[in-house]
Parts: sequence; structure tokens; C-alpha cells
Amino acid sequence: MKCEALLRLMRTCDLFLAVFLVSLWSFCLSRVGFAETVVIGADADALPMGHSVALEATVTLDNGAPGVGYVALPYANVRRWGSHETTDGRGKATFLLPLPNPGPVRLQVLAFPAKDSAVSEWIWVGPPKDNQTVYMATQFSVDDTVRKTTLFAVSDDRSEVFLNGHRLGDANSWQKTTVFAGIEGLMSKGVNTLAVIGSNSSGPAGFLSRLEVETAKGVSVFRSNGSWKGWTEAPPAWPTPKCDEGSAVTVVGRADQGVWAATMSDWPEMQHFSDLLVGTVMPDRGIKSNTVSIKVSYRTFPTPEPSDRLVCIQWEPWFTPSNAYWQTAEAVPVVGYYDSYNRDVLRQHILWFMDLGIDFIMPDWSNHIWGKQHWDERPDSTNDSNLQSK
Ligand SMILES: [Ca+2]
Repeated sequence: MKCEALLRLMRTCDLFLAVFLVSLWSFCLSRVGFAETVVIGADADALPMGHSVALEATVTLDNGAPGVGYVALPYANVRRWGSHETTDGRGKATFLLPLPNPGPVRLQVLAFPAKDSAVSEWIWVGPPKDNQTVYMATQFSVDDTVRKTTLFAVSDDRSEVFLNGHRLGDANSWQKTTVFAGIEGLMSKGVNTLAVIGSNSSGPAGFLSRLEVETAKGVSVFRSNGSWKGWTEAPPAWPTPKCDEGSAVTVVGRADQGVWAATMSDWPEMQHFSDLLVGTVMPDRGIKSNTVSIKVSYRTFPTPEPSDRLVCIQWEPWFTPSNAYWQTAEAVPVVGYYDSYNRDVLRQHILWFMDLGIDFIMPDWSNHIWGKQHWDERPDSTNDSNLQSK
């Protein structure tokens, strides 16, 4: 119906007017879904230190629809503070933010559009071994002329990448994404083959890729996953093997989980992990909310009555960049992904302990000296600069 109307328009109107209207229509379509605002509100404007304020953020698109599935990150005095949340079907995310420091606090929320729910997976051939070389490949069909192709790849430790038999180059980092752009000339309509020689020096091993293929019909994404085939020796016709003959690769994990996600900051499918960490300064990205100001007052604690019963809590101060990673945690703490030695985190923990009537704490970092006969045998992580400096 729209096409018929357009044809009639082009027959009867000036051609330039029609071109202008089509351009305007395309522009309007491209604007649909573009996020416009984040508005926040709090349930209090003053509270005692260590108490929590309830904060609600609402993401609204410029067409008035709710911004669903946005990642919302709260900030206190322009530093990350509090759990990160995803906006619901009404475009809303709610936070319970404990505020440990007396004085004025300016709260803001940054929102980022949700990434694809599907992510690429780290793959390998069998269990990782030291000084190992493996061969992995996938075949996929493209049913239209290819306009643009981009490959994103990460490897632990190294990979040599081939597209339809042509060597694209190496992806030799597990911390930084290697991008192969402008490779559409190597693509063809029909079946294409992406092949990788993976090498592992020691420890964990994996390869991660995302291939974006643009045609007139849109962008198709081909991810590394369990559909790939793997070999321990180069198969016949390498690097364009028949992929119906290999064994399935081993799926090591999702791109946004596991040990690699802790340091890989530029993978296109992932929220920048560093943005989630407590204490990080607000970046100049994302959609910024209004500011809500809260006055946090100082308070004193009564001296406990003498008692023949003492309450102790075991406290695990092991969340540091070189020890436990939050990517493997099943939940997000109320204060967010924290460093145990962040001053605000320590202060809030102590305020909670005091309100709970805890008499003393037992810090546990025994994992650092587990199984050792002597203090001098302690591992490097015991001497973490975070522990020493704080
Ligand atoms: Ca390795």
C-alpha cells in the first residue's frame, strides 16, 4: 500500500519533492528507538549516614515509548556507586543506595542501550593444553550481495584467521579485540568459510569471534559457538575444510562471563565492564539523567551495654582486581561490583556492622596462605598492591 502511494506520488509530483519526502521518511524511521531521556527521583532528600535512599530511573525514548532493557548505572558525586540494573517493561530501574559519607551527595544515573541478548562463545578443541595448536572452522550462507563485512576476534593466546581461504591476519590478544574491517571483497553469495588456527602457550585457551555481514536485507551476525567444528590436526583442504566432517568444538563460556571478561573492555557485545566497577568516574558516554541532591547527616552510635556475649562476623576482603572476579558471581551486591579496599565500601560495611550490633570482625584472607608451611611461602596475591597500599 505504501509502495503504491509512493509511485502515485512520484508520477504526480515533482521528482525532487518525492526524493525529499522519502529521505524524510527514512530519517524518521531511523530515529525510532533512539533513547532520549533518563529521569531519576528519590524517596528522600535527607538521611543519616549509612542509611539507604530508594532511587528510581525511568528511560523514555523520544517517541514516548519506555526504554526497555537499558543498563542503568547509578553514580554518587560522579563516581560509580550501587548495583547496576536493567530497565523493565515500563523503562524503569530501581536502586537501594546506601550513603556512607556525611555531606551533600549528588546522584545521577547513566543508561546504555541493551546489547544483543545473544553473545558469542569462547570455543576450543577439547581441554586446553600447554604448547597446543588446534584448527576450528565454520561455514555459513549469505543469500544476497555482500556490502560490508567486519570480523571481531579475541584469542587466548593466539589465532591465525582465514576467510574463504584468504589469510586475514592474527588476533594475538585476550585483552583487546582485533578488528578485521573492509573484508567484504573476500565474501561471496552462497556458502562462506571462516577458519582459525588457534595456539595456546599455557593455561586457559579459547577463541572468540563475531562476524557482521551487511547486505541490502540487513546485517547478519555469525558468532563463534558450539556449531563450529574442530580438529587437532589440519583437516583436508585447510583452510577451507568441509565443516560437516569435523567434531563439534568445546564451548568454554560466554563472551561476557569468565576470567577473560574481567580484562576485555572493548568486545562489541559487552557492556564495558570497567563502567560497572564501584568508584569509576562517570564516563562521557551513555544517556545522562538529571541530578538528585541528598543531604547525608553525621550520626553517633551508643556505647554498647556490657554483655557476656560477643557477636563476630567473618568478613571476606578478597574482591580485588587480582583476586576474586565479579564476572563469576551469581548476584550483584547492593553497593555494586566493589573493590574490598575501596574506602566508601569499607565505611558502608562498618556502618552496617555497627547497626547490626556486631562486636568484632574476623577478616578472612586465609586462601592466600592455604596449605603453606611458612609465612614466607605466601603467594604473590597476598602482596597485592591493593592490600599494601590500603
Ligand atoms: Ca593461554
